[in-house]
Amino acid sequence: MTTLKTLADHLAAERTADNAVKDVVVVIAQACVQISRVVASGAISGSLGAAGQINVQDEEQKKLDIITNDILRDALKACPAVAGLASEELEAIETTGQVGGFLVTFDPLDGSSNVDVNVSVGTIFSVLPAPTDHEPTEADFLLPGRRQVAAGYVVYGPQTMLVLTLAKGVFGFTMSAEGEWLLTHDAVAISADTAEFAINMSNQRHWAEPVRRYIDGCLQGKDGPRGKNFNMRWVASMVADVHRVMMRGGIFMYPWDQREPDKPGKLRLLYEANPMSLIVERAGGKATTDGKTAILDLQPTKLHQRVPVVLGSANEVDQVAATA
Ligand code: P6P
Repeated sequence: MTTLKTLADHLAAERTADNAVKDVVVVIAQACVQISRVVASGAISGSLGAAGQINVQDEEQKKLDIITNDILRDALKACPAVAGLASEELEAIETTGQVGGFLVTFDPLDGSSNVDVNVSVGTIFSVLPAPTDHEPTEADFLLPGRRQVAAGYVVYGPQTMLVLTLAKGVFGFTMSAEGEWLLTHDAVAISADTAEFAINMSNQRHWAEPVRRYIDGCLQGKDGPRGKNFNMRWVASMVADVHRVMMRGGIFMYPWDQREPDKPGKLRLLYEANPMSLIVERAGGKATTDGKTAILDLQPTKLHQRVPVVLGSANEVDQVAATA
């Protein structure tokens, strides 16, 4: 049996990324091994269920939201290359006293509403350059997604997998029983075409007309304007839905809807849409707000800012734009 490369082997051979970025990625990857263990322990460790408090997203926090947030926060604060962090679960940024190095934004347990029913969840992270002449403030986190120096996610599913991009390319690592990250997916690439869409159909009556038109075209199947039948998937865990797109193509959508018209979308820009968009683009896909506007070009204005998301197979994202 061939010996698989480890994450350490891969990073050592990666010549185009800064060594300090690699140090941050290793710290996050090791924290996610710990997260994988506590998520997998479930009811045995008493970590399931609600924490009995509401977070800054105005969402009910799960116990595991807090446990996983603390694991990542503690690991990052102990890393000399990290100057500051921001989390979906924390209202404000936190600094480490370092100047220079990197900022990390993360969603420690994305899709946590699924964890009590044993459906895949994940961790999403983004690494940005820190200011070199002062301790970071919130404004220093508000960088367009193209400034990311690394991005990745870990999906806690039938396998625990880390999917990562540094300077170029997207690579998948599967966690071994011993907690080692082994390179199992070298140079992940998203197929340009697909017949599979992911959207929460229960919101259909609330969507804007172009989204309704696009999905209706898919639902009409081979006798409709698309001339082919489509399949639909919705895990309600962005990491799981995007991982499926990374592995077999597809389009993932969480568009604006009129339920809360002042909210541009449900997903958060800094620690969900931006890292996922960098990964998707580096794998040959497209990541937009509406089929046209690239998420990575957006200038963030708020730490917990939300955006609409249309990402995945490039030709299918173009179809959304063509339907608008
Ligand atoms: P809905 C999970 O709460 C999340 O932020 C994403 O992971 C997921 O794609 C989305 O919300 C699911 O939202 O409205 O379908 O429950």
